[in-house]
Amino acid sequence: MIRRTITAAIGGMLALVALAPAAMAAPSLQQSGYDAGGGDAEWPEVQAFWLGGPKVDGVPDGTAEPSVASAALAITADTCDVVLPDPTIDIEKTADRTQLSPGQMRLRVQLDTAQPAGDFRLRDCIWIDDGDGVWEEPTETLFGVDLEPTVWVPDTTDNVGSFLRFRVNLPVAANQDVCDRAARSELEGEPVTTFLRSNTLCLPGAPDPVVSEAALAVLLPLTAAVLGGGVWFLRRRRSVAA
Ligand SMILES: [Ca+2]
Ligand SMILES: [Ca+2]
Ligand SMILES: [Ca+2]
Repeated sequence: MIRRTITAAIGGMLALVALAPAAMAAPSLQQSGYDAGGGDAEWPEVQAFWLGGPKVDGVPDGTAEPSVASAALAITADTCDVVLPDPTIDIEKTADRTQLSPGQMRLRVQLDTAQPAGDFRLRDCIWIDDGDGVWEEPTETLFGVDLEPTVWVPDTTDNVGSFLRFRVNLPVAANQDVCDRAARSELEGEPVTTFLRSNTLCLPGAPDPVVSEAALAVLLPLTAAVLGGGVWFLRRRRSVAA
């Protein structure tokens, strides 16, 4: 109930902007398409909450009592329980990630389904992953989004089903891997609709910068020395054995 009330305003904004892409060209997750398509307006920002694992600064606690007068406390305890396990059901998730600053990453997410357009509840769970594509408590930070209504618009690019787009900013460093999985379901109090669950989409972080040439110039003679030492050691062993 609380979730429904406080997310109505956010959902209203989503409804307005989410209607726009329906008539546009093929969705693109490239930066050029993003700019050409109107930038942020095509990807309404949603608020994510900390749900589990190591806490990070800059994200509200989604497990706090939702009595605080915060428009964002939309998370419920079961937000990720039904999203993270079990098979995919008719949502294809695509996304791209951009490092906005050393500590801020933006994800732009598109969810495509063969199911019809309409207003639905969206749950999205994002975690900082160790590379295996599975959220592991308590070592991996988990963020959640839980919103309704979100407006899924008809997909005029292939005339099959509907899609939803949004973006979310999270305190994730460039070298950290993130994984993301979403679900769509009926609005609270509405008749039950087909429950949909996306694939798990993992976006690896960029490896740390390679060693500079200047550093290599220092390291190479050292490497040669180590190798040379090894050869000397082997020769010595052989001559001892002989
Ligand atoms: Ca692991
Ligand atoms: Ca993991
Ligand atoms: Ca489609």
